Amino acid sequence: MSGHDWQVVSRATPEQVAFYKEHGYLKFGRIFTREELDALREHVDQMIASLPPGKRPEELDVPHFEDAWLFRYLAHPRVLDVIECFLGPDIVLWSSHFIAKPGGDGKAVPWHTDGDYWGNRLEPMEVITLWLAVDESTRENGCMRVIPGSHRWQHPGREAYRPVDTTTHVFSTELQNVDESQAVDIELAIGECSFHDAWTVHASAPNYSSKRRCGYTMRYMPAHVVHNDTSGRHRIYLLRGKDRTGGRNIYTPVPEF
Ligand SMILES: O=C(O)CCC(=O)C(=O)O
Repeated sequence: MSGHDWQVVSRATPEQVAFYKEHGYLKFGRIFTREELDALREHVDQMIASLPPGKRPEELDVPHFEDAWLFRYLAHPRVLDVIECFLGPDIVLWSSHFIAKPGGDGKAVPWHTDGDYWGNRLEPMEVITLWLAVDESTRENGCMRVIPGSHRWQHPGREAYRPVDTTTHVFSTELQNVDESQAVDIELAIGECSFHDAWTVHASAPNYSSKRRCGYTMRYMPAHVVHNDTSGRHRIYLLRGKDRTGGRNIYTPVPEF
């Protein structure tokens, strides 16, 4: 691809925001330059190469707790400018996770809503996930699939889930009775991204192709969302604006990056 085809945006249009609110997801363009994306992919390649035996590349959850370099991406001004279009000016980093499905035996992601998985840890459950295609993401290598409009359904709740085999699935429970004929495949070129709401029903297929499929989930919430976490194990970071919980949230200082 020539550099001319690689357009970078730092705003979502009102039409894009309206689409996201209506459908619970949005296929978006590129926020990072080609050089920035290449540097991220090299970094991920190294992270995967250094994984201890038995740890799978789908399991790189909260890597930013140990790796401040990732804040170059998580707290990038262009990212925050785009996120601000959806959430407003007070932005908290909730979490991040690389889900890298190796070619050949990459695990499936079971149908779920993030809100059901996170339960009462956040109140209200208002999170937007920026899903960044570190690799090309297609039907063949297990791109994300969403059920449009499902964020407006009555929230399923944990009783609607059944256990699944974690040797073939990234998470351990699956939402039952999803009508897959309604699913939209979110195919993305390298560097493109999509957004989804915490209540959008989504999943992805296993990767039986020869090409890796790595996505970086970068998750943000407005600063009025209360983090009910007394364990202190999960850290959140106020990236822009002011706390709006009346001091109930404890924010970890953003590390130097
Ligand atoms: O990467 C995937 O296939 C699924 C990602 C996901 O479940 C999420 O971002 O909440």
